[in-house]
Amino acid sequence: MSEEFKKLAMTRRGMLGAAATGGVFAASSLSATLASSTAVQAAGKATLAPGELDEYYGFWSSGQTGELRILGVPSMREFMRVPVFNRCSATGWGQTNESLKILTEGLLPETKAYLAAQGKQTYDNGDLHHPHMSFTDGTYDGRFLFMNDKANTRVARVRCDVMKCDKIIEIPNAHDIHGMRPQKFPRTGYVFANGEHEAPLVNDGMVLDKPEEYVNIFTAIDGDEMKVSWQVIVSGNLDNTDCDYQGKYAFSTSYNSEMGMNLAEMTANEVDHVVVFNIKAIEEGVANGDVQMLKGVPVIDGRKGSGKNYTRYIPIPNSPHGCNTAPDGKHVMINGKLSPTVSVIDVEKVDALFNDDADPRSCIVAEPQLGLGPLHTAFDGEGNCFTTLFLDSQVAKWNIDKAIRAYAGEDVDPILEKIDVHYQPGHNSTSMGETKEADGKWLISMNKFSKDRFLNVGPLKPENEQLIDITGSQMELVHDGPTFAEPHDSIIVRRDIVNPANIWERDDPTWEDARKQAEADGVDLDWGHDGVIRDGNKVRVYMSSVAPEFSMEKFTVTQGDEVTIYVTNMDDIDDVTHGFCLANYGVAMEVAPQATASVTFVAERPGVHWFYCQWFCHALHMEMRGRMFVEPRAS
Ligand code: CUK
Ligand code: CUA
Repeated sequence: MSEEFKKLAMTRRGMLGAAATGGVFAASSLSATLASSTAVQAAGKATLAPGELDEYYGFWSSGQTGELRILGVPSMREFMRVPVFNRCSATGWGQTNESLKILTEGLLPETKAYLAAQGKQTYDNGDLHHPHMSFTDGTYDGRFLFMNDKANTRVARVRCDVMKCDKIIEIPNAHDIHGMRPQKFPRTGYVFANGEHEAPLVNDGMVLDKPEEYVNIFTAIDGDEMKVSWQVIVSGNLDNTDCDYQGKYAFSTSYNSEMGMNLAEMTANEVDHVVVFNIKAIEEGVANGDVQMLKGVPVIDGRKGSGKNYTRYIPIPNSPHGCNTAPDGKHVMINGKLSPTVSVIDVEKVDALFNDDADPRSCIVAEPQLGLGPLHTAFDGEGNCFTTLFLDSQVAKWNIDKAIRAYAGEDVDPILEKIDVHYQPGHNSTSMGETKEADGKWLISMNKFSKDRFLNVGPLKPENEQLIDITGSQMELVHDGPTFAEPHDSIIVRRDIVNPANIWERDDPTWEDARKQAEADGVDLDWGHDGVIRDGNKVRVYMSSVAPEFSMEKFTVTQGDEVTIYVTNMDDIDDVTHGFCLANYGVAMEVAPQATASVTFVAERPGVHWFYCQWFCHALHMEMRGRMFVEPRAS
């Protein structure tokens, strides 16, 4: 955190006359201990007996780790890590041909060229901020999870039937996808994605340090096809986004309406804005050809002063961040960040902005002062909101109706309660809270710092997530746990909505290429139909596995051959996953029940090389191995 930001924060603190304790991080000394007897009692609520199942799935982003995580709520047990933008040693993600296809097919040609120059096929890193499930009619439908990569401008999709990533696309023209949300109504439909960082529209090096020529891009992706449908050029940058429950509008916050290039410039104005996107008007504009085609995508001009009905700009104090639509289907919360306020938009008043050119602020129906650093808001479905206060290290619970009445001049305090969290919360989420089925049971606070709460593990500290029971009249902290980088955002989904398979279907599209190749080679992927097919210096080795054996005990290739190994797991029993690890060749992959996986490498090392099963599958798992013979190349 820069000195400038600390000063800003301090100024705000002074301005509000809050009990300043000396800087942004000072709140941490307040409550390092949770070991009171009430806390221990409260913790019982989140404890499940061995074998008991959670009521909710939690889908967690992992920030700069680049993966998706699956937790149980309320136990907060971590079940699974689904590799997406990262490289995974356990599953072979980023190495198997099946994963490389997903990781590379959606890259732009110039990205492929850049990566090729680095000797790579794909990026190894990602910055996964926002995981959200697909919607039908305003609630989760259990089909897909969508997520953004801020680091390399991508959007990915995970199939909920097998909990594996099946599509990744790079977004052209935009830079560094940050805020991302699926359309809530009538269904997803679109996935909206914000480009956070501004750059020249055609970023080919002809324009460099001329910020006045930079733009930012809002993107609508077709979530079924995973293709960009259209883009909008906006004024100012784009941070977070959400949409309404009517299917009419999307909203994006902008913390840099100034289009500043450094901190002083970016925070110069006390007021920034929210951009409202008129989905129907944009679709009509695209259909009528009011676009420029850029990298195969129709791009529409929605900048201020464009004189069109595509966008409106609502002034909001001050560098607003989170954007959260309430389950009442009517209100959108814009979290003020550098302003202690949350601005409440009434979506029913947004029509007038477009139809009657009404004052953009006329759709703001409340602006409660909640505390310092409001970042994100979650909901209980009963008209109450939970807003994280980054600088205060608190969550504020407040009432929408009271806030509206207070804004109208009534003498009523919208704040119901505040609870300390540890420390500096970013996102929060409630059970089903971003759907019309918000049920008001659990609140997660995802905290950026954990210092002094856990055993010291060196200069890099874990972050911290806390579970809060919101069913009672008072919020109750019931779980507190460290997490590795970083519990950035999460959603909490009722378990009946999520029904993954236990084993793969043999005809799954994931290994379509392998199936076709096997057919062309006259090999059956099933047990006992092994094959070593030589095709010039390409060798394809087909084998299968049934615990605790590979169907093939040994095979021979020649030094320099490009070898592809296909392994099919013929076990059809829950949880009997095999692996294939080729020692000293840097090759390893997971093969789950009834799945086929493949990997390609150049057999450059002569000699005897053992391959073994790397997922514990049987009492004789150690014996599940075989040899690859590599004959020296003829000299
Ligand atoms: S943004 Cu990080 S705390 Cu990337 Cu979701 Cu608000
Ligand atoms: Cu098969 Cu371990």
